[in-house]
Amino acid sequence: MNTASTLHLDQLVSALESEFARDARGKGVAKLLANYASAHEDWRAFALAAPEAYTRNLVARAESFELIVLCWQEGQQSPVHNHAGQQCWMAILEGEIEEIQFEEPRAGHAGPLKRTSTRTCARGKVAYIDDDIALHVVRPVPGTAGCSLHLYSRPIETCGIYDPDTGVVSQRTLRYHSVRGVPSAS
Ligand code: CSS
Ligand code: FE2
Repeated sequence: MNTASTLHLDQLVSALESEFARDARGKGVAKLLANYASAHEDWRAFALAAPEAYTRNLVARAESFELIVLCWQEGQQSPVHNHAGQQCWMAILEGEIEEIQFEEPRAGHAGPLKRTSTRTCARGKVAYIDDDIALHVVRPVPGTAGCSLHLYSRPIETCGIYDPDTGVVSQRTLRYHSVRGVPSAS
């Protein structure tokens, strides 16, 4: 158990609880994330990385949202995925994170996914996505590592992952690598 202070991160969680209680989900939420990500480092208490794959480290979970620190080592990336009908904000904590967007394939359409855009975000930037916008891949800029803070509303337990060559979708259960700094049983 990491005993480092997480005061600023806990203040962010309280502010998010207030925002979601008002159902004010938009610019206010993005601003809270941007302010936190550009100014604070106490997320490091929860940033447990692993050599096998990117990690999802839970900071806080409520009925209306979950807040997770994701650690991306060099060469790690997400599959092409959707967000199960939920909203996703991604604030960059460290490094430069690349997002590659793809079009959702039409029902019955087989073939390679269409790539629509790529953007790179640095510390303090907040990206937003939901299923009406696109599918995406997230990864650190090739040759680098990074960390990002993800806010989902509501929490996402399973999401669709897509084969980029065929567009075939399957369901993936999402798990936490750690919860409040405590590694999950594997
Ligand atoms: N949705 C992915 C990360 S990219 S937004 C996940 O939660 O694992
Ligand atoms: Fe995502």
